[in-house]
Amino acid sequence: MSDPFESTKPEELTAFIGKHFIYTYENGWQYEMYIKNDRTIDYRIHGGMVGGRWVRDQIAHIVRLSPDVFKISWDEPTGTTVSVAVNLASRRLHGVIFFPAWIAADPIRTVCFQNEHLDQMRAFRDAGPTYPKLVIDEFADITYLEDCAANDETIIACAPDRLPQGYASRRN
Ligand code: FER
Repeated sequence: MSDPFESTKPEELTAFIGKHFIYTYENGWQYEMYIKNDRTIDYRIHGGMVGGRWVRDQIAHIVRLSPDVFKISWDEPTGTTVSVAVNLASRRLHGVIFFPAWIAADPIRTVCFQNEHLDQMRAFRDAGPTYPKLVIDEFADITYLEDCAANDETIIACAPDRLPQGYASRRN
């Protein structure tokens, strides 16, 4: 049996790298994520408080908690921090999102292709206000799940427009 206190070995992440999935939180917010490699995610937000926002090449901390459970955590240039635990076996996940107060007050300021506005996002973050943070703690159903290659730039390559018919609800 593996030592539960040791860190994730690179080979333990192999099965997770390349995963591309769409999920809907119980509050109705819909997200799409691609695990580009062991340190990087791309994502799109299809619906919810910051629907329309999309991001490529976000650095993240990715670990394996058990053979089917992975956790992805990161700190956005906006100051939003996120941690998502994904259970591939049950196609469920749990996300915690910590939004700075300035985003809760005016979420639309973060709705963009962030990669083209990184300096602006950091300026908003530094101007604040940061507190009190808005903490969103939600479970989600994974409605679409597929395996892709690592480092594929075509998976998350355009704005979160309407999904193809049936795409979000398809189950593999
Ligand atoms: C998620 C929950 C929140 C997620 C991203 C966010 C990609 C938020 C990001 C942001 O608003 O900066 O599951 O997955």
